[in-house]
Amino acid sequence: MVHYLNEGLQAHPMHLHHLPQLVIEKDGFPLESPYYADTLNVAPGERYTVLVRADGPEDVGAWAYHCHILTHAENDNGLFGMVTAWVVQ
Ligand SMILES: [Cu+2]
Repeated sequence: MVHYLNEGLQAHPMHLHHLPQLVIEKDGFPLESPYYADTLNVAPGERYTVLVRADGPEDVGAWAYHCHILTHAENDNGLFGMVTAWVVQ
């Protein structure tokens, strides 16, 4: 489970490679119709809760997890800022 909370002034479209995000709550309220998102845009002031399932052998690996606004995750020196990885063992 991941809880997003954007306290900043810029939107961040959050992308997790390989593993889809099931969006189940927005701003603290359960969604009537949860949906899968390849990339979830989290605007200033928004909160989301997502579930990520990684339980198959095909899910094992290191998956990039980053903001899809390139300047939030990469500069001339390489990756920085809003980028990390999920490691599924
Ligand atoms: Cu961003």
